Amino acid sequence: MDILQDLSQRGLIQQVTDSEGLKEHLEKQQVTLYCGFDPTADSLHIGHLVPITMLKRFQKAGHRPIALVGGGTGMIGDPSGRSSERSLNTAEVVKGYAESVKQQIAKLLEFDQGENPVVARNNHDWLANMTVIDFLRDAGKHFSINYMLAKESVSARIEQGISFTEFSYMLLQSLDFLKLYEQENCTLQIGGSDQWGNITAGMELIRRSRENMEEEINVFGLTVPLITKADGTKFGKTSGGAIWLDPEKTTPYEFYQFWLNTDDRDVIKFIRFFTFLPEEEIEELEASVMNEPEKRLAHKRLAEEMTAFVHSEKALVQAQKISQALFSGDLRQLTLNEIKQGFKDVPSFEMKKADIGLVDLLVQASISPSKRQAREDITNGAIYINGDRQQDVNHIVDAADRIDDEATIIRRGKKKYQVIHFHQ
Ligand code: 629
Repeated sequence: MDILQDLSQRGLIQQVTDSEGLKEHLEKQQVTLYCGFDPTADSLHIGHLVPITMLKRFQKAGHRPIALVGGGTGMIGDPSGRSSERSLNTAEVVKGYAESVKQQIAKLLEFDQGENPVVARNNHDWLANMTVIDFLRDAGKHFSINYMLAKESVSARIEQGISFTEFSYMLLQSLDFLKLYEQENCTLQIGGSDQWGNITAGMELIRRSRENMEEEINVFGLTVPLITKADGTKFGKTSGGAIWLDPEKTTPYEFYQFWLNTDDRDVIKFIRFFTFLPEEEIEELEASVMNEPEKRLAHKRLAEEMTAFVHSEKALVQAQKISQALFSGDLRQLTLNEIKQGFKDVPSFEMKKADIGLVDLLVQASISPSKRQAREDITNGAIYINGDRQQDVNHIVDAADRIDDEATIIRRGKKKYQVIHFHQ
């Protein structure tokens, strides 16, 4: 099966500039293609995973992907898909973000390995030192204001207002496509559907600036759909904020749980979008969602594939272990690091490391409102230490109850957890 067929079966094609032409182009030769990522934060988030896996899909099909980090464009700010002006980051901040983003993509796409490696480029290399005169002559002259105003990214902002800076953004992205076309014979740019205007502007610049050269210009653009959810809420956001790819910002356990909690109506669609599983397997999982939904095989498979891909096999095993421990209530098998991941959103209380009576601890940490209530909670069997019920009102919480000598997990009732951190 050819790559375009695979993509369309997965629902990954929103728009293509010339789908017959592109099909032929991809069949004829190894094609160099690119997708850009602007360093607007110190980490990518799951919204970036579709284009990243797209690059990988093309690579697997024998083509040559370029991941472009927008060290230059990140200094300007893309108005596409945004209803208001961005605030500018300093050069130093953008540089730091660009470095982090590059590292993340490098890890996911295994830069420069294998036969047709994914290569990395940074548009700061050619945009930063371009003179304003060259910019206005070599890019600006090829675009009419009318054409630029007609772009969705600009027209959608006319009422609210748009700076000349953001208005000019499409010219910079167009210069990138031209640059990569000239230097690396890059003939295809991909991106999310919000990038359609920038991608087609780049194709226009390539055609216009090479008008007098007797060459046949074969360049293409392809976009993937924005991800929507059955319940209408925004994909990739939880009450805790965005789902980041950086394990320091979103732990592998949280990441695993995010995918595990996918709506039943979305799970098969997401498997097609995000994973590399073949169609036959996806159809089996689809049947399983229909016939034995309680097994949650598709959800588990999605969570496994994504956690292993973004983090590692090891991080996946750990996420599963934490999930299992929290589910069964048996917390003793967890390490301190695992507790930190699993209980990140659980209220915590700090106290000095010393043996302490359970009644006092419950009151000091505000788990029980009074000593009398604390004793009652204990005798009633409502208090658990690290998952084990403790019914002795004279119990002393000591080293044996401190995991890695640092933390104790107290549960009151069915679900109310509190982590006690002991410090020196
Ligand atoms: C220079 C910069 C280029 C080509 C592209 C770019 C970045 C582009 C952009 N992309 C989004 C981003 O950086 O802003 N102007 O966050 C983001 N992209 C991935 C997908 C996207 C898009 O990185 O294209 O649609 C999200 O799924 O919003 O020469």
